[in-house]
Amino acid sequence: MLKAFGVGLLCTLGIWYFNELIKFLDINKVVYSQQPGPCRAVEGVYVPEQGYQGSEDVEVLPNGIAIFSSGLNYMRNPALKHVQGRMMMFDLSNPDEPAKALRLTGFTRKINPHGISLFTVDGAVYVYFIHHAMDEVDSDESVEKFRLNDLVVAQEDQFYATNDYVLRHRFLRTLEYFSFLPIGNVVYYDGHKGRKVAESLRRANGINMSPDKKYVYVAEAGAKRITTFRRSANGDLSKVSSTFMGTLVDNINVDPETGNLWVASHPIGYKIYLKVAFPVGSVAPSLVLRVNVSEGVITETTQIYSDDGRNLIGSGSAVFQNGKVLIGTPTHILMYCECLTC
Ligand SMILES: [Ca+2]
Ligand SMILES: [Ca+2]
Repeated sequence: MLKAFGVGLLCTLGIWYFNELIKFLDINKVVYSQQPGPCRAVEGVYVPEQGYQGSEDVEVLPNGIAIFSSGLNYMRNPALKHVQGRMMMFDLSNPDEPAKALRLTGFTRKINPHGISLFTVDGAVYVYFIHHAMDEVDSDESVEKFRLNDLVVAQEDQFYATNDYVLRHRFLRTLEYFSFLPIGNVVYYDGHKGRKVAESLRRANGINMSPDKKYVYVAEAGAKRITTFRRSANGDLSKVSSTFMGTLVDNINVDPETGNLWVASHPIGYKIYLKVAFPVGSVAPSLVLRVNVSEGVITETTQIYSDDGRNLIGSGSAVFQNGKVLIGTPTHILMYCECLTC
C-alpha cells in the first residue's frame, strides 16, 4: 500500500514537472516579427573590435535623456570578456547622436551593471544600479550572498530589489533555473537595514513601482507572470494579483503619465537559456508588451514589438516617451523605434 502510494506520488510529481518544463521551454512556439514604426540600432553600444556591449536596463528622465546599463556579465562568463561595464546615456530628443558613456567618479573598480533605477530629488538625478563584482570570490562574506537582478528606489536610499537566484554555485543555479521552485524573493532596504518583504517567487527579475507609489510590480520570469503588491507605510508588501503573461518577463518600466507598464520579455524559454549559457553566437527572440493596469490589476496587454532574433536578440527592457520606444538587450544592441501605433 505504502509502495503504491509512493509510486503514485512520484508519477504525479513527474507529470507536474514535465508539464512545467514543456510550458517553460516553448519548444513549439514561433515568433513573428512586428515593428511599431521605423526602428534602428543606437550607435555607441556596438564597439568596433570589441563587439556588442548590450543595454540591459533602460530608464528615461522627463527631459528625454535615457540612462542605461551596458556590458553586463551576469554569470561571469569568460565568453563575455570583451564587454566593458558602463553606465550610458542616450538623448531621445536627439536620436541621431550616439549613446555616450557616463563618467563615474568615486568608484574606481570596473563596474558590471545590471538593473537600474533613477531617482530625482530637488532637481538632482540619482542613478542606482545593481553591480556584480567580477573579482568577488563566492563565500559567506561575499556581497553576492544574494543574486540581485533589479531594483526600484522608493525614497532616497530606500529601495526594493529582486533576488532571482538563491543558490550560489554555478551548477546549482542551473538546477535552480530548471527546478521551477518558488524560492526567489524581494528585499527592501529602508535606509538602515534590509529585510525580505516578498517570498515564494519564481525567479524574480524586473521590479518597478506605480507613479503614486501604492503598488510594486514584479516580473516572475520563471513563472512567466507579473505579480502586483500593495505597499504599506513601513515598506511591507502584500500581494494583490498575479497574471500569466506566457513569456519570460524581464525588466518593467512604468509610464509616469498613464501608469501603464512597458514590459520586455523573452518569448522562447529554451532560446534565452541557451543565449545566457552561450552568449556568443546564439540567438534569442524579443517581445515587448504594453500592459494597462488599474489599482494593481492588469486590464489589457498589447504587443508593441516582436522579433525572431534576427534584428534584436533578447529584449530585456523597454521604455516609452513621446511616441518613441527604446528597447534594451543584455548582450546585443539598443534599439530605437518611432512608435506610430502607440
Ligand atoms: Ca529597473
Ligand atoms: Ca532583468
